[in-house]
Parts: sequence; C-alpha cells; structure tokens
Amino acid sequence: MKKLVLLLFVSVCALMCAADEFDLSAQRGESRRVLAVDGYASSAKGVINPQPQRIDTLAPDRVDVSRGFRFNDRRKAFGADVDFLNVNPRGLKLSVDYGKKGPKELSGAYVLEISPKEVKITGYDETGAFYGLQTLRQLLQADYSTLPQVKISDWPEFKHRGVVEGFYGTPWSHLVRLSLIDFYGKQKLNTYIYGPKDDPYHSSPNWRLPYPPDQAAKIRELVDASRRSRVNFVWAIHPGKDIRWTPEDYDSLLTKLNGMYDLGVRDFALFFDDIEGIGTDPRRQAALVNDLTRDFVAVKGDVAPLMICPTDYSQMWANPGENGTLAVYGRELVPGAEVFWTGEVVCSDLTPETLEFVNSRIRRPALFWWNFPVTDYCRNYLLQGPVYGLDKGLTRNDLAGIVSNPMEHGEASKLALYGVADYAWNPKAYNPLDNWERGLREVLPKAAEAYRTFAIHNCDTETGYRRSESWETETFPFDSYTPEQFQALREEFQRVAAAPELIRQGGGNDLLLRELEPWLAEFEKLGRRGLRTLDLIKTFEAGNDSAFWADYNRNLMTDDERRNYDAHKVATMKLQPFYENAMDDMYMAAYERSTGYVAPIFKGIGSYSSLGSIQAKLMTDGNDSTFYHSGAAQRPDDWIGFDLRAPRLILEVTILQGRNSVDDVDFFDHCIVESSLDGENWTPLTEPLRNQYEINWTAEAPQQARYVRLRRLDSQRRNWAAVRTFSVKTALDINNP
Ligand code: LOG
Repeated sequence: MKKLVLLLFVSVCALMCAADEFDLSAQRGESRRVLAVDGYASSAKGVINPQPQRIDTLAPDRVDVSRGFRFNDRRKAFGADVDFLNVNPRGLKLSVDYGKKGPKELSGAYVLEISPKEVKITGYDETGAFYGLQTLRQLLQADYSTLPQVKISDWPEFKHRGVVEGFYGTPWSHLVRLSLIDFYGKQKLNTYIYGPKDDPYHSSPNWRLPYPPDQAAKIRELVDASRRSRVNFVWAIHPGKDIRWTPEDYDSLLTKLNGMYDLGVRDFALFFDDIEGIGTDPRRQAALVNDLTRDFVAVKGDVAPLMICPTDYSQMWANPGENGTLAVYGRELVPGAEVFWTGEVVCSDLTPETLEFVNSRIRRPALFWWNFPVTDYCRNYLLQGPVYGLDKGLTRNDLAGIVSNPMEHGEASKLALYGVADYAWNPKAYNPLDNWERGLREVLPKAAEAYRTFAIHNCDTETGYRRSESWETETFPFDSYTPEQFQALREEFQRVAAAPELIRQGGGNDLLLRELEPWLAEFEKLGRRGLRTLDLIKTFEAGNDSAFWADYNRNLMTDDERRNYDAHKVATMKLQPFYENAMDDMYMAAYERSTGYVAPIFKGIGSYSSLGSIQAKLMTDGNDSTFYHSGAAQRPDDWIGFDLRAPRLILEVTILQGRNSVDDVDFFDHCIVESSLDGENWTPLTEPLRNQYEINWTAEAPQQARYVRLRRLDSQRRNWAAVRTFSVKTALDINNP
C-alpha cells in the first residue's frame, strides 16, 4: 500500500477552547424522521381562532346588526378595545362586563351570547371580557351585517400561552414587537417573554446595568402595549454566563429588577440556559429564585411568581438523578415558581412522555418552551409550515403553558403563532392542517393563495427540527413519469414562479413583505429553473445532444446563484432536489450516450441517510463556506463517503472536516480514509488520524477504487459531523475517463 499522509497543524489549545464555547448547532434534534402533518382542511370557514370550547346555537336565523351597536361598558374598561365596532345609540345593545361566574373560574374565560335583543359578553375577569370582544370582532370580520344566534362558552386550557423572544440573532425591531403584541391579544395569547439572547442588557455583559434611557422608554412602551392587549409582559434576565453568586451580584440583580418594575414590568423570568461554569449550580439557582420571591415578589405584592429556565432544560442532557437540576428544583424551589422545559431534545415535539419525565422531578407542571419556528441554528431557512407535533390530550394538570420561540423574522412567525394560539387555548379541538389553511388567510388575506404556494414549500430545516414540506407535490426521476405527473409538476412550478409577484402585488403588510423578500426572490428563480428543467427533459428525450447541452448549460446555477440560494434556501425537501437530481441524472445519461463512459459525478454515501440527498453536494461544490452536516450525533463506525459510480484510478483525496479548521467541534477527531472497489472490502489509504481538520492523501502510484470514505474510529466525541470539502481526483482511465 502506497500512501502519503500530510499531517496538518491543529492547535490543541484551539480544540480545548472550543470545548468551552457554547455550541448551538451541535445540540439540535437527533431525530431525522419527518412526521407527516396531521389534520384535514375543513370546508368550514372557521373564523374564530383560537377555536372556542363550546358553541351552542340558540336559533337558526341570524341577527341583523347592520345598524351597529349601542355599547354598554359598565366597567368603563373597554373603550379602547372597540374600534372595530360601528357604535350607534340606535344600534343593538352590546353589554360587556366581568367579575361574574364564567363558564370556568379561569382567567380569560368568558361567555358571549348573541340574540336579537342583545349581544352580551361576560368575562370571568377583565381579560375574559376582552377575549369575548375578540371573538365578536372575528365574527364581524366574516360578516359585518349579521351575526349567528349563539352562546359561546369559552376558556383557555393552558394558563400561559404565548411567545418567548428567546432566540440568538437580531432581536425584533420595536415596530415588529408592537405589531406582534397586538396580534397576541387578538389571538388570546397572554404571555410575551422578553429575552433575546443578543440584548446585552438581558444577558452578559450588561445584565447588571440599567437600560440606557432611550431603550428603557421603548420597554415601557412595550409594557403599555401589552397591557392594552391584556398580555403579560415578562422580562427575562440571563445572568448565568458570569454570575459570581456574591452579595454584590444579588444586589445588582435586585436593583435591575426594581428598575424594570419602575418601567411597569410585573412578570419576571430567570434564564440559565446555554451556560457553563458556576452559573449552572442548581442549588444556587433555586436559592436565587427563593430569595427573590421573598425580597422582591412578596415585597411588591403585585408581581407574578417567577419563571426559571434551568440549565438542564432538555432531556438530552438533563441529569435524571436525585442530584440533577430537576430533582433539586423539585425539592428546593418555592411552590408557584414556573420551570421551563424544551422536551426530549432542544427542538422537540410536546409529548406526555417528556412531561412525565420532567414533572415527576420538578414536582409541578412544566412550562413548555417550544423551539419552533425558531431558526437561529439554520438562519438561511424560513419556516412557514403547520404547527404540529403537540399532543392534543394534555391538560393544565400536565402543563403550565406553552410559549413558542419564533424566528428573528417576527411577522413571518405569525403564521406559526396562529397555530400555537389555537393549540394552547383548546388542544382537544386542534386540527393542524386546518389551522394552517386559516392562518394563511389571516396573515396575508390579500394574497392568501400565493402565500399558500410559498408556505407549503418552505417548512423543513433539512438538518434541524424536521418538518413535512411540499406534501401535495409529487416529483419523479427524469426518465420515469406519467404525462399526468409531468403536467402536474409543470403547473406547480408555474405557480411557484408566479407566487412571489402575486404576494408583492397583493401586499397589505409591508413588514412581512420585507422579511419574506430574499426568500421570495429565490422562490421565483426556482420556479423558472424548474420549468426549464421540465423542458430540458423533453429536449433530452428528443435525442439532439447539441441542443441538449446548450440548454443544460443555460439551466446550470452559476456560482453567484448558488451563493444566493444557499443564503436563503427554499423548497429544500422536494422542488430543489428535483432540479438537482434531474440535472445530474440527465448529465450522466447524456454523457454516457455520447461517449460510452460513466460520467464523473459522484454520489454521496455513508451511515447518515442525508448523504443520499442533495446535501452531499455541499462537499463537492468547490465552496468551503458551505458544508454537509450530519444532523445527528456521531456514533462508532459512522462514515461519510462517495460512490465514484465506476472503478476509477484515484490520484488524490482532499477532505476538509468541520465547519472551520480552527476550533470546530463537529468533526471526527479520530478517523481514517479508506477506499474500496466493491463497497464491502475496504483498504486504508491513511494511518488513523487524530484531531485533523484538513486531510490530504496523494497516491504514489494511481490505484483503482469505486468508493472512497472517511470513517470514524474510537472517540468520546458526540457532536455532529461536518465536512466542507471532499474531493477525489481521478486519472484518465481507459475504462472510465
Ligand atoms: C436556547 C435558545 C435558542 C434555541 C434554539 C433554549 C432554552 N435556549 O440550545 O435561546 O433559540 O436553543 O436554537 C437554545 O432553548 N439552546
């Protein structure tokens, strides 16, 4: 065996430092299974979202309200909430009140009764009456002149329903926050937790300091807006990166919370997620909550019980034992304090099993922090798919609430929040697909069909929290399809190409359009690329190779186009793969047809199923800033390789592991390069390699192989695996040039 291994310099210090750094992408979901969306699109124009618990029809005919309403606001509490009403002293009586027994003794519960004599809203509390008004608003939005004669008895299943602005990346703008707060109220979401990781006054370095005056003024505006929307504005602090647990730190914390109190904040949370070192100590964390409950919450009298996010917030690494964070919290944390939980992994479904795991330890119902539709670990994606994977049998005994962690694109997150609101209010009635169909019309009513076309193809993350996508579209190999399939795909690509302009023209929400635009641009290009690919199939079939190669080259993505596409990926599950596969397969077939040889387009293979997808191309695209990512923790004997599609003389193998060569944790730190002729018997090309990001093998004499791979050897490492470049240089070979 002739081999030459170039061992490249890797700084041991860099590796050790990397282990200390908090690594986001290495802890995403382990499951690569894509669950299908459940539910069905109902024909009913269900206008009320979230869906009410109970609607009784009192009489079949509708009440004429075209003259408007005589508004009777006995409490003088809702004057600012009825701008949607046509107020008219000679209209139908509308009385709004609260404080009487509702259908349930729960904050937010209400009864809305509509008869020809009166429309009457009775809330259990002020929030309940406000929610009754939201239901009325939605009914009138569907029909301004008549209302059904119904009695709606309604209450929320979960206590906390809402949003945690808890992602890494650019925090939402003030305008977007205000727009969202308004949306929360309308969707009966009652919780907005403010905790953007990249707000330095929420986290390190400035959590000890007060906000500068201009920022403080904005927070006060958010608090006021939340109050108007009957939303609890929860201000969160993330002190764990550098907290020292000293009396001085405790004083700084108290002072900071007092300052926030003076801005109007009455709800608070402490986050200890994503930290290392002494900040992670669960006893100290629990004691801090207890001390603050005594010295701050109890003293103020009008502050809600504290919320806390443990360092062990996911089952993937939570210590299950008696001394683990969760059990310590269960024993030591004051009753009433709420504890966040993200589920089995960081981005996971909400299941009874994971709640059983956490609740039995923390001895209270957990508060679910749902890492959907957050994209801080895959910022080049936009998640527009249905809200699903949330167990419908859960009750308030299992769960204190659910808050969604959205994308840094707040307006584009509304579609998902529309689902979260529906689920959190009435999980038993929750129908994912139907909610999504309704949500599209709610978020972009002027271009709902085009938005649907865009959304259905932009759901999945490829390597993160997997979501079903393009479920109505069927793609096919270039040489195996029926005329009907071909025609259906052509029509879909036509819709894709047309949707972006329809969305732009339809308009109605500039903030949303601005967020969508980079993805709309890519979507439009993909639509045209897809149509050209279908034409190319016909050209290929016609057998005129020179016409084929001309059109083929025209339909290749340029380096620039690839870069733009990678920055704002669209339709990654079916449409873009159709393009990639059809182009490659036609290239192979045309090459073979004209030369008689197998074309040198290599196919990804290995122990990760995603190597069979177009993601493997990220290793052969000649671009070191893109990389293949396993999307699953590395295990013994994992391997990543290529099928050269025919035995070839291999001269050189170059592999760049990791997302960079300096300090990345996502690589095989002990591995070997091997080749094979039959895919079963492998020959080592290198020695076992340790801590080597950059691998270069050069043959002393060319040797034959059809398969080349990088195989993991014994290691403690459990990170994902990333490869930027995997290139195999082959020689001209009489059998396969
Ligand atoms: C962070 C969160 C981040 C999310 C998704 C929690 C409790 N913390 O792994 O800030 O947005 O994952 O990347 C997190 O989920 N850590």
